[in-house]
Amino acid sequence: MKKLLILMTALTLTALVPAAEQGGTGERFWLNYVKSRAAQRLPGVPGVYSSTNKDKPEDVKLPQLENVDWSFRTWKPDLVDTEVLVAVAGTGSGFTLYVDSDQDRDLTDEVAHESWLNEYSSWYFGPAQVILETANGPVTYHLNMRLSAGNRSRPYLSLVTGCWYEGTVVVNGKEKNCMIVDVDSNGVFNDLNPGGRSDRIAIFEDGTGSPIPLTKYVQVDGELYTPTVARDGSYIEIAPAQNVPYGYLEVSDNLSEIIISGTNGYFQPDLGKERKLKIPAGDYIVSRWYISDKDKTGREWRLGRYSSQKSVTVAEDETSELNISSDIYAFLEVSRKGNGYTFNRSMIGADGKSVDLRMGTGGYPPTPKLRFRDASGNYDKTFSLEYG
Ligand SMILES: [Ca+2]
Ligand SMILES: [Ca+2]
Repeated sequence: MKKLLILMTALTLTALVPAAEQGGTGERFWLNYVKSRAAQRLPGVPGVYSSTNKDKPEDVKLPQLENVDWSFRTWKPDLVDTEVLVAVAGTGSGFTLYVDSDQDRDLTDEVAHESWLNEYSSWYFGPAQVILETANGPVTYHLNMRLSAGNRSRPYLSLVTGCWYEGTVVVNGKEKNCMIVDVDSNGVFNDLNPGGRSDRIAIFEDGTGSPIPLTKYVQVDGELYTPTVARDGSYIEIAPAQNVPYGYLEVSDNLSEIIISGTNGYFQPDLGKERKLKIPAGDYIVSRWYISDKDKTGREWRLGRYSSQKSVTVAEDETSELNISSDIYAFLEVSRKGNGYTFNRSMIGADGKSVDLRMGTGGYPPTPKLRFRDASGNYDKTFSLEYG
Protein backbone atom coordinates (compact mmCIF):
# COMPACT_ATOMS: atom_id res chain seq x y z
CA MET A 1 0.00 0.00 0.00
CA LYS A 2 2.88 2.34 0.80
CA LYS A 3 4.34 1.85 -2.68
CA LEU A 4 1.00 2.54 -4.36
CA LEU A 5 0.54 5.74 -2.38
CA ILE A 6 4.02 6.96 -3.37
CA LEU A 7 3.30 6.22 -7.03
CA MET A 8 0.03 8.14 -6.87
CA THR A 9 1.74 11.11 -5.22
CA ALA A 10 4.39 11.16 -7.94
CA LEU A 11 1.76 11.07 -10.69
CA THR A 12 -0.26 13.87 -9.09
CA LEU A 13 2.86 16.03 -8.80
CA THR A 14 3.71 15.43 -12.44
CA ALA A 15 0.27 16.54 -13.52
CA LEU A 16 0.51 19.74 -11.49
CA VAL A 17 3.91 20.90 -12.71
CA PRO A 18 3.50 23.39 -15.56
CA ALA A 19 5.05 22.35 -18.87
CA ALA A 20 7.53 25.23 -18.73
CA GLU A 21 9.13 23.75 -15.61
CA GLN A 22 9.55 20.35 -17.22
CA GLY A 23 12.26 21.52 -19.59
CA GLY A 24 10.21 23.52 -22.08
CA THR A 25 8.22 21.64 -24.68
CA GLY A 26 10.09 18.42 -23.94
CA GLU A 27 8.07 15.24 -24.00
CA ARG A 28 8.64 13.05 -20.96
CA PHE A 29 9.51 9.38 -21.38
CA TRP A 30 9.64 7.07 -18.38
CA LEU A 31 12.54 4.60 -18.51
CA ASN A 32 12.93 1.06 -17.17
CA TYR A 33 15.42 0.22 -14.48
CA VAL A 34 17.88 -2.56 -15.40
CA LYS A 35 20.28 -4.20 -12.94
CA SER A 36 23.22 -6.01 -14.49
CA ARG A 37 26.76 -7.28 -13.96
CA ALA A 38 27.52 -5.79 -17.39
CA ALA A 39 27.06 -2.22 -16.11
CA GLN A 40 30.65 -2.14 -14.79
CA ARG A 41 31.98 -2.69 -18.32
CA LEU A 42 30.02 0.12 -20.00
CA PRO A 43 32.10 2.88 -21.67
CA GLY A 44 33.30 5.47 -19.18
CA VAL A 45 32.68 3.40 -16.03
CA PRO A 46 36.02 3.27 -14.22
CA GLY A 47 37.10 0.58 -11.77
CA VAL A 48 37.86 2.79 -8.79
CA TYR A 49 39.55 0.89 -5.99
CA SER A 50 39.71 2.12 -2.46
CA SER A 51 41.34 0.36 0.42
CA THR A 52 39.13 -1.11 3.11
CA ASN A 53 39.47 -0.24 6.77
CA LYS A 54 40.02 -2.75 9.59
CA ASP A 55 38.35 -0.58 12.22
CA LYS A 56 34.76 -1.57 12.84
CA PRO A 57 32.59 1.55 12.63
CA GLU A 58 30.73 2.36 15.84
CA ASP A 59 27.14 1.21 16.37
CA VAL A 60 27.28 -1.34 13.56
CA LYS A 61 25.72 -4.75 14.18
CA LEU A 62 27.63 -7.55 12.42
CA PRO A 63 26.47 -11.12 11.75
CA GLN A 64 27.88 -13.54 14.34
CA LEU A 65 30.47 -15.49 12.32
CA GLU A 66 33.36 -17.65 13.52
CA ASN A 67 36.97 -17.10 12.38
CA VAL A 68 36.21 -14.15 10.15
CA ASP A 69 38.53 -11.26 9.36
CA TRP A 70 36.37 -8.13 8.91
CA SER A 71 37.18 -5.04 6.86
CA PHE A 72 34.95 -2.13 5.84
CA ARG A 73 34.28 0.48 3.16
CA THR A 74 31.52 3.00 2.66
CA TRP A 75 29.77 4.18 -0.49
CA LYS A 76 28.42 7.73 -0.38
CA PRO A 77 25.77 8.30 -3.03
CA ASP A 78 25.11 11.97 -3.89
CA LEU A 79 21.40 11.22 -4.15
CA VAL A 80 20.97 11.04 -0.35
CA ASP A 81 22.81 12.18 2.78
CA THR A 82 23.37 8.70 4.20
CA GLU A 83 26.39 6.44 3.67
CA VAL A 84 26.10 2.80 2.71
CA LEU A 85 28.44 0.52 4.65
CA VAL A 86 29.93 -2.54 2.94
CA ALA A 87 31.51 -5.14 5.20
CA VAL A 88 33.97 -7.72 3.89
CA ALA A 89 34.15 -11.04 5.76
CA GLY A 90 37.41 -12.79 4.91
CA THR A 91 37.33 -16.51 5.68
CA GLY A 92 40.84 -17.49 4.62
CA SER A 93 39.64 -19.25 1.50
CA GLY A 94 37.39 -16.49 0.15
CA PHE A 95 35.19 -13.54 0.97
CA THR A 96 31.54 -12.80 1.71
CA LEU A 97 30.18 -9.25 1.40
CA TYR A 98 27.42 -7.61 3.43
CA VAL A 99 25.88 -4.37 2.17
CA ASP A 100 23.81 -2.25 4.56
CA SER A 101 21.10 -1.88 1.92
CA ASP A 102 18.68 0.04 4.19
CA GLN A 103 21.42 2.07 5.97
CA ASP A 104 20.19 1.13 9.45
CA ARG A 105 23.74 0.21 10.60
CA ASP A 106 22.56 -3.39 11.01
CA LEU A 107 24.14 -6.04 8.79
CA THR A 108 22.36 -8.98 10.41
CA ASP A 109 19.27 -8.20 8.28
CA GLU A 110 21.27 -8.27 5.02
CA VAL A 111 21.90 -10.83 2.27
CA ALA A 112 25.31 -12.57 2.30
CA HIS A 113 26.79 -11.81 -1.14
CA GLU A 114 28.99 -14.58 -2.53
CA SER A 115 31.31 -13.94 -5.49
CA TRP A 116 30.25 -15.09 -8.97
CA LEU A 117 33.79 -15.03 -10.35
CA ASN A 118 37.27 -15.31 -8.87
CA GLU A 119 40.30 -14.73 -11.06
CA TYR A 120 43.77 -13.20 -10.63
CA SER A 121 43.25 -12.37 -6.94
CA SER A 122 39.99 -10.56 -7.77
CA TRP A 123 36.52 -11.52 -6.60
CA TYR A 124 33.43 -10.20 -8.40
CA PHE A 125 30.13 -9.62 -6.54
CA GLY A 126 26.71 -8.17 -7.28
CA PRO A 127 24.73 -6.44 -8.45
CA ALA A 128 23.73 -5.80 -4.84
CA GLN A 129 20.56 -3.85 -4.11
CA VAL A 130 20.45 -0.74 -1.94
CA ILE A 131 17.38 1.34 -1.17
CA LEU A 132 17.98 5.09 -0.92
CA GLU A 133 15.37 7.15 0.93
CA THR A 134 15.08 10.40 -1.01
CA ALA A 135 12.71 13.31 -0.35
CA ASN A 136 10.50 11.93 -3.14
CA GLY A 137 10.41 8.39 -1.74
CA PRO A 138 12.59 5.29 -1.90
CA VAL A 139 14.87 4.76 -4.90
CA THR A 140 16.43 1.42 -5.83
CA TYR A 141 20.07 1.27 -6.91
CA HIS A 142 22.44 -1.64 -7.54
CA LEU A 143 26.18 -1.83 -7.03
CA ASN A 144 28.72 -4.12 -8.65
CA MET A 145 31.59 -4.92 -6.33
CA ARG A 146 35.07 -6.14 -7.11
CA LEU A 147 37.47 -7.13 -4.39
CA SER A 148 41.20 -7.13 -5.04
CA ALA A 149 43.02 -9.11 -2.41
CA GLY A 150 46.69 -8.88 -3.31
CA ASN A 151 47.01 -7.63 0.25
CA ARG A 152 44.86 -10.22 2.05
CA SER A 153 44.66 -8.47 5.40
CA ARG A 154 43.25 -5.25 3.94
CA PRO A 155 41.65 -5.94 0.54
CA TYR A 156 40.87 -3.22 -1.99
CA LEU A 157 37.23 -2.84 -2.93
CA SER A 158 35.76 -1.27 -6.06
CA LEU A 159 32.12 -0.13 -5.80
CA VAL A 160 30.70 0.81 -9.20
CA THR A 161 27.31 1.07 -10.81
CA GLY A 162 25.37 -2.14 -11.33
CA CYS A 163 22.40 -0.64 -13.14
CA TRP A 164 21.17 1.70 -15.85
CA TYR A 165 17.91 3.06 -17.21
CA GLU A 166 16.62 2.26 -20.69
CA GLY A 167 13.44 2.62 -22.69
CA THR A 168 11.75 3.84 -25.82
CA VAL A 169 11.68 7.54 -26.67
CA VAL A 170 10.18 9.34 -29.66
CA VAL A 171 12.37 11.95 -31.35
CA ASN A 172 11.00 13.88 -34.32
CA GLY A 173 8.25 11.28 -34.73
CA LYS A 174 10.68 8.35 -34.76
CA GLU A 175 10.92 5.67 -32.07
CA LYS A 176 14.42 5.29 -30.61
CA ASN A 177 16.04 3.37 -27.79
CA CYS A 178 17.48 5.40 -24.96
CA MET A 179 19.97 4.41 -22.29
CA ILE A 180 21.17 6.46 -19.31
CA VAL A 181 24.25 5.43 -17.31
CA ASP A 182 25.51 6.75 -13.96
CA VAL A 183 29.18 6.38 -14.92
CA ASP A 184 30.63 8.00 -11.80
CA SER A 185 28.51 5.64 -9.64
CA ASN A 186 27.17 8.33 -7.31
CA GLY A 187 23.50 7.37 -7.59
CA VAL A 188 22.75 10.50 -9.67
CA PHE A 189 22.11 9.98 -13.40
CA ASN A 190 22.32 13.56 -14.73
CA ASP A 191 25.81 14.75 -13.72
CA LEU A 192 27.35 17.25 -16.15
CA ASN A 193 31.02 17.64 -15.30
CA PRO A 194 32.89 19.68 -17.90
CA GLY A 195 36.42 18.31 -18.11
CA GLY A 196 35.49 15.54 -15.71
CA ARG A 197 33.29 12.51 -15.78
CA SER A 198 29.79 13.28 -17.03
CA ASP A 199 27.09 10.64 -16.86
CA ARG A 200 26.32 9.04 -20.20
CA ILE A 201 23.45 8.81 -22.66
CA ALA A 202 22.77 6.78 -25.80
CA ILE A 203 19.91 7.43 -28.22
CA PHE A 204 19.97 4.82 -30.97
CA GLU A 205 17.79 2.86 -33.36
CA ASP A 206 18.88 -0.77 -33.48
CA GLY A 207 21.24 -3.06 -31.65
CA THR A 208 23.26 -1.59 -28.81
CA GLY A 209 24.04 2.07 -28.40
CA SER A 210 27.40 3.18 -27.09
CA PRO A 211 26.71 5.73 -24.36
CA ILE A 212 28.43 9.09 -24.85
CA PRO A 213 28.87 11.85 -22.25
CA LEU A 214 25.66 13.66 -21.33
CA THR A 215 25.86 17.28 -22.48
CA LYS A 216 23.52 20.27 -22.71
CA TYR A 217 22.68 19.42 -26.33
CA VAL A 218 22.51 15.98 -27.85
CA GLN A 219 22.54 15.25 -31.59
CA VAL A 220 19.92 12.87 -33.01
CA ASP A 221 19.74 12.29 -36.79
CA GLY A 222 21.83 15.42 -37.33
CA GLU A 223 19.54 17.70 -35.29
CA LEU A 224 20.21 19.12 -31.82
CA TYR A 225 17.93 18.40 -28.88
CA THR A 226 17.97 19.40 -25.24
CA PRO A 227 17.79 16.37 -22.95
CA THR A 228 16.58 16.70 -19.38
CA VAL A 229 17.40 13.59 -17.37
CA ALA A 230 15.81 12.92 -13.97
CA ARG A 231 18.29 13.03 -11.10
CA ASP A 232 17.34 9.46 -10.21
CA GLY A 233 17.40 8.39 -13.88
CA SER A 234 13.75 7.37 -14.05
CA TYR A 235 12.80 9.61 -16.98
CA ILE A 236 14.13 11.75 -19.79
CA GLU A 237 12.54 14.75 -21.51
CA ILE A 238 13.66 15.58 -25.02
CA ALA A 239 12.94 18.94 -26.64
CA PRO A 240 14.22 20.41 -29.93
CA ALA A 241 17.10 22.74 -29.00
CA GLN A 242 16.12 26.38 -29.22
CA ASN A 243 18.10 29.62 -29.56
CA VAL A 244 21.37 27.70 -29.86
CA PRO A 245 24.37 30.06 -30.06
CA TYR A 246 26.09 28.44 -33.05
CA GLY A 247 29.71 28.86 -34.08
CA TYR A 248 31.93 27.07 -36.56
CA LEU A 249 34.94 24.79 -36.26
CA GLU A 250 37.01 24.36 -39.40
CA VAL A 251 39.02 21.14 -39.34
CA SER A 252 42.31 20.97 -41.30
CA ASP A 253 42.39 18.67 -44.35
CA ASN A 254 44.95 16.25 -42.91
CA LEU A 255 42.71 15.13 -40.01
CA SER A 256 40.82 11.87 -40.63
CA GLU A 257 38.88 11.54 -37.40
CA ILE A 258 38.17 13.69 -34.34
CA ILE A 259 35.99 13.50 -31.27
CA ILE A 260 35.29 16.79 -29.55
CA SER A 261 33.44 17.07 -26.27
CA GLY A 262 32.42 19.90 -23.99
CA THR A 263 29.52 21.01 -21.82
CA ASN A 264 27.51 21.89 -24.93
CA GLY A 265 27.94 18.68 -26.88
CA TYR A 266 29.84 15.58 -27.87
CA PHE A 267 30.57 15.31 -31.59
CA GLN A 268 32.23 12.70 -33.78
CA PRO A 269 31.67 14.29 -37.22
CA ASP A 270 31.97 12.52 -40.55
CA LEU A 271 35.01 14.42 -41.88
CA GLY A 272 34.53 12.75 -45.27
CA LYS A 273 31.37 14.84 -45.66
CA GLU A 274 32.13 18.11 -43.93
CA ARG A 275 35.13 20.07 -42.66
CA LYS A 276 33.39 23.20 -41.42
CA LEU A 277 31.31 22.02 -38.49
CA LYS A 278 28.38 24.01 -37.19
CA ILE A 279 28.30 23.37 -33.45
CA PRO A 280 27.07 25.17 -30.33
CA ALA A 281 29.55 27.80 -29.14
CA GLY A 282 31.58 26.77 -26.13
CA ASP A 283 34.82 25.26 -24.87
CA TYR A 284 35.67 21.82 -26.19
CA ILE A 285 38.34 19.19 -25.68
CA VAL A 286 39.61 17.31 -28.72
CA SER A 287 39.47 14.03 -26.85
CA ARG A 288 40.64 11.94 -29.80
CA TRP A 289 42.19 12.61 -33.20
CA TYR A 290 44.06 10.80 -35.89
CA ILE A 291 45.62 11.59 -39.24
CA SER A 292 45.86 8.88 -41.86
CA ASP A 293 48.24 9.15 -44.82
CA LYS A 294 49.99 6.94 -47.36
CA ASP A 295 53.74 6.60 -47.91
CA LYS A 296 55.46 6.33 -51.33
CA THR A 297 54.76 2.59 -51.50
CA GLY A 298 51.03 3.16 -50.97
CA ARG A 299 51.08 1.80 -47.44
CA GLU A 300 48.70 3.51 -44.99
CA TRP A 301 49.91 5.06 -41.72
CA ARG A 302 47.92 6.40 -38.80
CA LEU A 303 49.20 9.05 -36.45
CA GLY A 304 47.04 10.03 -33.54
CA ARG A 305 46.26 10.49 -29.91
CA TYR A 306 43.48 8.53 -28.31
CA SER A 307 43.17 10.37 -25.03
CA SER A 308 44.07 13.91 -26.00
CA GLN A 309 43.34 16.98 -23.89
CA LYS A 310 43.81 19.60 -26.62
CA SER A 311 41.32 22.41 -26.03
CA VAL A 312 39.54 24.54 -28.59
CA THR A 313 37.04 27.37 -28.10
CA VAL A 314 34.22 28.09 -30.52
CA ALA A 315 32.65 31.57 -30.22
CA GLU A 316 29.15 32.45 -31.43
CA ASP A 317 28.99 33.33 -35.16
CA GLU A 318 32.75 32.95 -35.45
CA THR A 319 34.97 30.33 -37.04
CA SER A 320 37.73 28.63 -35.08
CA GLU A 321 40.34 26.47 -36.76
CA LEU A 322 41.48 23.07 -35.65
CA ASN A 323 44.96 22.37 -37.01
CA ILE A 324 47.04 19.50 -35.80
CA SER A 325 50.48 19.11 -37.31
CA SER A 326 51.53 15.74 -38.71
CA ASP A 327 55.18 16.48 -37.80
CA ILE A 328 56.63 13.86 -35.50
CA TYR A 329 59.98 13.39 -33.82
CA ALA A 330 61.60 10.16 -32.71
CA PHE A 331 62.95 10.79 -29.24
CA LEU A 332 65.68 8.52 -27.88
CA GLU A 333 66.27 8.33 -24.16
CA VAL A 334 69.48 6.73 -22.89
CA SER A 335 70.02 5.79 -19.27
CA ARG A 336 72.79 3.89 -17.55
CA LYS A 337 71.87 0.81 -15.53
CA GLY A 338 74.81 -0.83 -13.75
CA ASN A 339 77.30 -1.79 -16.46
CA GLY A 340 74.77 -1.48 -19.28
CA TYR A 341 72.67 1.17 -20.98
CA THR A 342 68.93 1.26 -21.62
CA PHE A 343 67.56 2.83 -24.78
CA ASN A 344 63.97 3.98 -24.94
CA ARG A 345 62.42 5.49 -28.04
CA SER A 346 59.17 7.46 -28.08
CA MET A 347 57.31 9.39 -30.76
CA ILE A 348 56.60 13.05 -30.00
CA GLY A 349 54.15 15.33 -31.82
CA ALA A 350 54.75 19.00 -32.70
CA ASP A 351 53.28 19.99 -29.30
CA GLY A 352 55.91 17.95 -27.44
CA LYS A 353 53.47 15.29 -26.26
CA SER A 354 53.65 11.63 -27.19
CA VAL A 355 51.73 10.38 -30.22
CA ASP A 356 50.76 6.94 -31.37
CA LEU A 357 51.97 5.75 -34.79
CA ARG A 358 50.32 2.72 -36.36
CA MET A 359 50.29 1.02 -39.74
CA GLY A 360 47.17 0.31 -41.78
CA THR A 361 44.16 -0.03 -39.53
CA GLY A 362 46.02 -0.41 -36.26
CA GLY A 363 49.08 -2.70 -36.32
CA TYR A 364 52.41 -1.52 -34.98
CA PRO A 365 55.16 -0.83 -37.55
CA PRO A 366 58.22 -3.13 -37.49
CA THR A 367 60.37 -2.53 -34.40
CA PRO A 368 62.96 0.22 -34.87
CA LYS A 369 66.65 -0.75 -35.11
CA LEU A 370 69.59 0.80 -33.28
CA ARG A 371 73.05 0.54 -34.87
CA PHE A 372 76.21 0.97 -32.80
CA ARG A 373 79.59 1.59 -34.41
CA ASP A 374 82.82 2.80 -32.89
CA ALA A 375 85.21 5.27 -34.61
CA SER A 376 87.47 2.51 -35.90
CA GLY A 377 84.57 0.52 -37.36
CA ASN A 378 85.74 -2.63 -35.51
CA TYR A 379 82.57 -2.64 -33.41
CA ASP A 380 79.47 -2.60 -35.61
CA LYS A 381 76.25 -4.16 -34.31
CA THR A 382 72.53 -3.59 -34.86
CA PHE A 383 69.88 -4.23 -32.17
CA SER A 384 66.09 -4.18 -32.29
CA LEU A 385 63.99 -2.16 -29.86
CA GLU A 386 60.92 -4.00 -28.61
CA TYR A 387 57.39 -2.71 -27.94
CA GLY A 388 56.00 -2.85 -24.45
CA1 LIG B 1 20.61 -3.13 7.29
CA1 LIG C 1 26.39 10.19 -11.73
